[in-house]
Parts: sequence; structure tokens; C-alpha cells
Amino acid sequence: MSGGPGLPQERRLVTAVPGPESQARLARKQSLVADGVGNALPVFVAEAGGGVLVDVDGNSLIDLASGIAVTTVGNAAPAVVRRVHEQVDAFTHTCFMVTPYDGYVDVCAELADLTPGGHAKKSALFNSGAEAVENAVKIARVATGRDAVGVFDHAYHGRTNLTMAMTAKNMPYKHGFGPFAGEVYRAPLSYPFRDGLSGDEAAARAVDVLDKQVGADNLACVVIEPILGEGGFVVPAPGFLPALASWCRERGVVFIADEIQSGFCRTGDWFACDHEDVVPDLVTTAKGMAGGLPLAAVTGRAELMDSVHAGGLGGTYGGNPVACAAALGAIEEMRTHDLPARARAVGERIRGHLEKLRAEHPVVADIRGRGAMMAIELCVPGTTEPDAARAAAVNAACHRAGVVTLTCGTWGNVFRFLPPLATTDDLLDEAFAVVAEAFTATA
Ligand code: PLZ
Repeated sequence: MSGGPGLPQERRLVTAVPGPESQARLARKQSLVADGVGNALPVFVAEAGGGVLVDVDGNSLIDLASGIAVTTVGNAAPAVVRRVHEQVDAFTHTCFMVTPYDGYVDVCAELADLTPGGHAKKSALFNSGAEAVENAVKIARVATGRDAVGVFDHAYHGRTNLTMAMTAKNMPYKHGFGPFAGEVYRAPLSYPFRDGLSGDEAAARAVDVLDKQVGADNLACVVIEPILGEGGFVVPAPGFLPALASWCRERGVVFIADEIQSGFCRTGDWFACDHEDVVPDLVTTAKGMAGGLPLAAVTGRAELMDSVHAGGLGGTYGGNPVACAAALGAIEEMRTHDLPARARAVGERIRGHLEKLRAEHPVVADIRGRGAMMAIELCVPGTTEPDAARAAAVNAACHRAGVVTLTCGTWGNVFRFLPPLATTDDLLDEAFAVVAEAFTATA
């Protein structure tokens, strides 16, 4: 078996989805894997590459999810596979805190170069996005000597105790898992489709909450996704992020951009903050950075990063050498194939399909996103009342027809599109024809 871009780039259905082989494995899964761990689409994968996933029944599915914005460079991308092979042949682990190695420092050099801003930067590496967010808050608290953390409506920052407190949505992320970490305060986000505010107006509203209900002097940091991920791909109105960043800068509040979903070429630039020239003090990254291996980072102003005492940051596996090799391979792919440009082209293509969809289906109430991070919000026609049932029905119809789609949003009524950037235009056109058929079939 061999995945990667050499796999035939086609949608091919040879059984129902899920097929008999997947169904047998699902029964086994059910007896061995905790029910709390769900699946969006219950097919077992055998191979993947470019823009397709091939399941154990031999169905070839078009991937519009990238494993939640992870396989941006494509699954089993050549430079990732090559560098991982070289690394596993050399050594698999030492623990960077015991004996260091080049790959970790090389990834930090790439992060210093690629993340927004030309200032001196340092990084620390971790295993998951949630872990990066937790550590960014730890750094901000030590640096400022303050406790409070400002977050936003609809935010998603992870499933650990602190990041559950920072995440907005109860079900499924928080329900029954409290008590949550304290000193986390939530402000209203800019949500143009629902609030109709300009960026400045929405920023003034958010700052008012932070100022009056928390107090800037108590705020260690403000943490924000420059484009919402799980919360519904909301792009804040222009000016919102710059206004918030400058309010933080004037008051000594650390401005943290959570670019775990939006970072590394996804939005048509290296980072979503780049679109408005916003320079965060700290940025958290993961997902697309390492082509599928678990790696996350906090990168930021050198003096902020250095405020933590020696030994205060770390973890057994953080910056594992194989994950670092994968990241260096993924970044090589991004540079070689100019994936920011590819994301812009993919985004334009998707937007064209979505405009046609909106013209025919009034349930499509909003089209939004940037680059290859696009979404539609479904509402009862003529209202802003969320239509989650329709989103679920369309999603299921896409899955049955061999297209891997994902929903998101606080009300579950947002349909999001996150194809690997290694996909082809033909696959995209075919996938969106399937999406259109799914809308018609569920009308
Ligand atoms: N911050 C912006 O998008 C992860 C979570 C899926 P981890 N999003 C996908 C799920 O249901 O668990 C994410 C994110 C943003 C933080 C995280 C957390 O990253 O690597 O999942 O811990």
C-alpha cells in the first residue's frame, strides 16, 4: 500500500458508504473505543494522498476536510514522507529537555521567519494545539504578573481544563466536565452576518466588556482566533483585529493570535493575521504546520518568551524529532509549491461554486472565509434562524456520495470547506457538484 499524490485523483464508489469492510471495523471499534470519541464519517481509511482518501472497501472519497485543516500540503506529502523516513532511521526520541537535536531548533527558525512581524522571536514546541494555547497563557501570566484571560464568543481553543474554559460551546466540548479554570472572561466577537457592526464598532463593544468587567490592569492576555475555526469560520469585520491589537498594546495586555486552524497557508497567506498586517505578541500554531504529525508551537517576542524561568516550559514529547522532521517537510512543500497562492486560487474557485449555490438555495444565508478556509451558514430563508437540521442532512448526503465534508458553528448550521491544497481543480469542481446535488436532494 502506498498513499501520497500518486493515488488516482478521482471519486470512485464501489460500495455504499460506509461499505461492508468499514462496517465490520466499526463494530469492532464500538466494542473497544470509548463512545466519547466520535467520527464525522465512519469509513476506515487505507490510503490517502493529494485530494482523496481511499477506504478499506476501495472507495475513493474527495477530501474537503484535511483532517480538520491538518493535511494542507496533502496526505503523505513527498517532502514530509522523505524527511520522516530519514529521521526515524536516525533516531526517534531523546526528549529535547534531556539532549537537544537540530530539528527542533530548525522548526523554531522557520517559525521566527514565517510568523507575522520582523521583531526578534523565540518559540517553544508542544504536542497539540490545546497545549500550545495553555502555554501561551502561562507565558503571558508570568510576563505581566496578571491573571485574567480575555476570550471571545464562539471561540474554540481546546479540550484541556484551561482551554475548555476558554472554549465557548458547551456541547460537546464542556458538558459535564467542569469545574473549569477561573479568570477567563468572554467578550463579544465581530460577527458581520449577525451583528452588522463595522470593525471599529465591534472592537469598541469588545473593549468595553474587557475594560469595564475585567479591567486592563488585571488582564494578562487576550486570545483570539483571527478567523474562527470550530465556532463557524467567522471573519471579523475589517479593522476589528487591528483595533483590538492596538488596545492591548497600549495597556500592556499580551495579544495572542490562535492560528492553530487558520495558520500555515490555509487562508491564502502564511497566517490569517497577515491579511490586516496585525502583529500578535504571541502566536499559537499546530495542525497544518506538520503535515499530519502532532506538533504545536508558541512563537513570540523574544523578551516575552524569555520571561519564564528555566524549566518552566516543556513536556516529554514536545518537539519530537519525527514531528519536527515532518514540519520541516511540510514547510518545504509550502514554499516549493507557493501554497499561499494556491490557497487563494482554491478559495476563488470555491467561492464561485458557493455563489451559484446561494443563487439556487435561499437556505444559504452567508458565504464567508478566506482562501481555502471557506464556509456557508444555513438559515431558515429570509431569517437569521440557524438551520442545523439542513446542514446535517446535506452533510450526510455528501458523505454517502463520497465527499468528506464537515459542519461547524455554535448552532451546528455552518458547512465548512477545508480541502488539502494538493487537491486538483477537477476534484474541487466534482466535489461541489456533489454538494449542490446534496442541497437539491434535501430541499
Ligand atoms: N485552537 C483554533 O481549531 C483544534 C478540534 C476538533 P488540538 N480544532 C479542532 C475537536 O473536536 O477536538 C483547535 C483549533 C484552535 C486550538 C485547537 C486545539 O488543538 O490539537 O485539537 O488540541
